[in-house]
Amino acid sequence: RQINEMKVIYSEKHCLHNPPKEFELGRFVPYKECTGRVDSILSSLRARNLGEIVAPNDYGLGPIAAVHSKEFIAYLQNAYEEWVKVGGNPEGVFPDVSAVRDFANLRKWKQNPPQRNFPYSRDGGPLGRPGYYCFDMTGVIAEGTFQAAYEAAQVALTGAELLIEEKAHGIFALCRPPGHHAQRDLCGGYCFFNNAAIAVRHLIHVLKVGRVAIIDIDYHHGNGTQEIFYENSNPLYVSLHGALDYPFYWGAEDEVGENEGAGFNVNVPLKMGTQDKEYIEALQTIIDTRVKEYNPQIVVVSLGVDTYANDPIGGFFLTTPAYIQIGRALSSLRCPTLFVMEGGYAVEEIGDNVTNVLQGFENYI
Ligand code: OKS
Ligand code: ZN
Repeated sequence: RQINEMKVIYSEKHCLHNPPKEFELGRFVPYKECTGRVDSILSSLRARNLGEIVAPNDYGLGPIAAVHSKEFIAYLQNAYEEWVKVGGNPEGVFPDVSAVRDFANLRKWKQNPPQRNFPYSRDGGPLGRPGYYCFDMTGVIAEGTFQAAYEAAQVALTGAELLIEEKAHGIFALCRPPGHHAQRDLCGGYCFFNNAAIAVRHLIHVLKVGRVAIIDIDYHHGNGTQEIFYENSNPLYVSLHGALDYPFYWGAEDEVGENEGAGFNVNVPLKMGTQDKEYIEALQTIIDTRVKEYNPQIVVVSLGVDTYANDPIGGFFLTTPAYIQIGRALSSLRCPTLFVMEGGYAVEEIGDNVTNVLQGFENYI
């Protein structure tokens, strides 16, 4: 084919989010979720003529506020300015404290927050908020972070709209920053707004899609997406991820959903060192069983390629050709699919790995 039909939604505003550093193993190191990741992806997409690259529409804050709390959105909007005002490092917001939320019991905690000791505000005020709304040291809020995160959500929303409007079989939302770790009122893991969850909620509640399945193939468990939909039977959330790795407190097999959502959260932890064959078999198996049984009308793929062998943080050993097979496995559902970009930090190879998934999908659909 000269040019494939898969549209790519992209905005250069991702560049507004560019913190110089993150804190890892007690040291400041260069920020791995960097702008160069997107350059690598764009250059592979262009080299292979995957499809037209289009700018996002603006759906406003409404669809974001349908997933995230208004206090959290206000925090992300004001955090940087507030931080600099209290004397914080202008390179970005890093919490001095961590609000001790018991993640294992977080769902109950949220429904019934303990009486707290702060007489002035529930989140601890300007110096307490960073620890209250962020769970790690990679969710660094720098000067343009809010605008970039807002735009990434619009990229995902535009992908959802076009998928339905144009009856497309596949759309790629090139989101940056990524989203799957972001919960209703918690950022972290390079994520601020949960782009995939925002698109999925829009698909279900605005575009009236009956059943959506999310397949999260990023190396890390998508704790944000899991938590947002934990009590819902629509969408189905399925995640394949490195067992006992980051984000540590989520991703076990016994997290199956609650109430109406019981049975609609499916975690498939795979051992560190997993290679092509075992990975593709595990993916095809879960597609052929849980996803096919659910019979989705739309599939949303949280597309991370940090499962790659040379990824600096992932613990699997997938090769570049394996991503074509992953795309092929996803195409076997014969279902319109929105791909939403998540992680992947081997900057050189991330472009080819992502494009392989999309091309594998396109070639077999
Ligand atoms: C600790 C490692 C931080 C990992 C963040 C994971 C981001 C990601 N320094 N999520 O899918 O790729
Ligand atoms: Zn990841």
